[in-house]
Amino acid sequence: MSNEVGEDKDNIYREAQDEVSDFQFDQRVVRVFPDMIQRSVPGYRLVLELLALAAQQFTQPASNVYDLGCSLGAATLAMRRHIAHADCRIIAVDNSPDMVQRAREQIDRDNSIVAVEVIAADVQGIDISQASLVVLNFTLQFIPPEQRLALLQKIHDGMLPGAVLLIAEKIRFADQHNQQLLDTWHQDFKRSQGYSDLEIAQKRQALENVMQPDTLETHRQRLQQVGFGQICQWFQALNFAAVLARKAATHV
Ligand code: GEK
Repeated sequence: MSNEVGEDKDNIYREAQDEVSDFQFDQRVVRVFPDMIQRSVPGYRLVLELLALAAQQFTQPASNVYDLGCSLGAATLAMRRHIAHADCRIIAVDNSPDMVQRAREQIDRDNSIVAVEVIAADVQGIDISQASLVVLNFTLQFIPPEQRLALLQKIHDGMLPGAVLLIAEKIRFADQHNQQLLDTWHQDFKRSQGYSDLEIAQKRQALENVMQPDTLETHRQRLQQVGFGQICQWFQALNFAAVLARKAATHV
């Protein structure tokens, strides 16, 4: 079955596997990615719609907008169509060559005016400069936890006064009852989207070492530590949430 942009339905974990290896953003995942993320992340489409509005509101003239961990460019495209300043530039970055190749194809088919550069690189190695908006849409969770602070510091330091960072993530909960409640609810969500118990269990195993969610409190503390002023949670659906962090408009 194909979805609207012609990709396949995600059946990567449908058959029992003798050994489930760590999840990778390879060609097999690229083919099914739009279907996979929509059926796995409650509210994914809404988050994209809200990112588009954020792009409309927060981008500054002649500035850079970063989409870090861009996958196939869904957030880039959503933002590109809503940025009011033709002299802005979107820099979309992903370290999966297969993702980047497909992202470039998708973006080439879009004729919006704002320039987009798609870079195949680790987000930890790129320069951030003149940024009015930076998006980490379900990406920070894949960065080793001990390296997240340094990445956020680099982002903060490359942002213009008043610029905004938007982070959407799977989150975990310090309270074990809440953790269990929302984890179970999320599994129900995946079942309701057509995934079998076997698919859910094997995907979970594949992600175990690769994706490590933080609590919202950890996110908040880290964002404060690197210097962000305003921090505001703007979305939550089960165990997925998003926060905005704004750099102070002026320095004292
Ligand atoms: C969307 N934002 O559709 N450097 C660069 N890219 C990375 C790194 C890294 N260190 N680690 C992981 N990635 C997208 C969805 S998916 C989320 C983002 C998910 C990339 C990885 O290759 C993948 O494409 C993306 O981050 C995460 O709005 O699959 O749950």
